[in-house]
Amino acid sequence: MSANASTSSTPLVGVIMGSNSDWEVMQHAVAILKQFGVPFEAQVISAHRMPDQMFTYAENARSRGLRAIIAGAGGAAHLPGMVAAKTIVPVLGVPVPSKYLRGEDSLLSIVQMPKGVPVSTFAIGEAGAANAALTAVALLAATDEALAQQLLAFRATQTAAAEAMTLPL
Ligand code: RP5
Repeated sequence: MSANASTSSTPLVGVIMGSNSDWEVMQHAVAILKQFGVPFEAQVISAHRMPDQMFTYAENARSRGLRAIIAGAGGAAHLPGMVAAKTIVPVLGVPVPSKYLRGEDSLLSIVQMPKGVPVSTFAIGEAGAANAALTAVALLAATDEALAQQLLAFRATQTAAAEAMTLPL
């Protein structure tokens, strides 16, 4: 693990991103993991600037106990796909908005994986980061009933909020 890694107990979810400039988006994944009390780690791993570290991270992910990897990147966003190429731990890809193409480049780079090596790809930006984390929670909830109950309560809260919505008629 790098010196920049942020860890809470033994991590079950790894959150990685290509740059600290991705944090503004990726912090929304971390916020969800914290909300559900899921042990996680978060760090910068750049596909094109740290390729050796990227492969090492992916190769060791399963033996280290990671159950999901949330990978966010922008532009020519190779990180999720290349990590997925080196591990069978599920990779949840988050397209980070880019400066010139608003993240459409990130989205297409991540979502268009050739058949055989999947990356579960989420919406561009904040919603994608949060939903990737909620999916990681759902994966863990399959074998953790307490977490499943937390997730059901989270959904119920959203239902109640939608039911309470009024319109300015
Ligand atoms: C990607 O390039 C990163 O994921 C980031 O979205 C983008 C820009 O990186 P910086 O130039 O801000 O470090 O690798």
